[in-house]
Amino acid sequence: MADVILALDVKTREAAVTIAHETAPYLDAIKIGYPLVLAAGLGIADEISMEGLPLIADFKVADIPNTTRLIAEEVFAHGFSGIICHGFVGRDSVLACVETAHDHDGECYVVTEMSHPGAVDFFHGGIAERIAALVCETGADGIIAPATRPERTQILRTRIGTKKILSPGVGAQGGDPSAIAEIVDGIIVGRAIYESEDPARAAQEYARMCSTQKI
Ligand code: OMP
Repeated sequence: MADVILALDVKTREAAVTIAHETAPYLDAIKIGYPLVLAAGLGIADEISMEGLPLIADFKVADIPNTTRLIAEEVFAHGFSGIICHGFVGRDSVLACVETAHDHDGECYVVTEMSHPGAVDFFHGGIAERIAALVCETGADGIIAPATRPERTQILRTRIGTKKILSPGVGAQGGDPSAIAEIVDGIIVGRAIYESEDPARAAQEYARMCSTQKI
């Protein structure tokens, strides 16, 4: 059974609050990032966290360790329970994000390979596998790996053991939940829920699909 995580990439506070409230009963977590935070301010996180679900900050942090730490501290001051950072920045930056997350009883997820077609330009050829090894070395809590390439996510699963895999690319990007739910801990779904005519029903349907798959 995989969790369903809503990528709440809407551009107004009103839409965010409404969709979060309608879909919350069928979700396991909500992820917000640049689109919503740049449009509505970081305070939107405090509002969304009132739904009582884990809230993941998707800023795909990719900076030097000190700036990474400053960003992560700001994130965890606003009700987030997890943060996503990039892995290609290297050990010291990833470690800064992991340590800051853990100092705040939060979790850090590291992007190993992205879900869009262009991701193969740089993440293939051993890079994603090296990032997966870094995840184990640094004590990060899990990885982001593509639902659009289940065979790649399966390989990354063998590199990280029981650490969590959160998998975006389901729905709008073409990923099929039935092909990925068995090997990941959570699917990340954005447009297929928040652009649906009935976001609550769409979220409920993804929850149903994921509950029938066994990890
Ligand atoms: P939809 O394509 O609308 O379902 O949204 C996917 C969400 O997952 C967006 O918030 C993306 O920024 C995010 N995402 C990816 O799509 N691919 C990745 O490789 C990594 C992420 C992510 O880190 O969440």
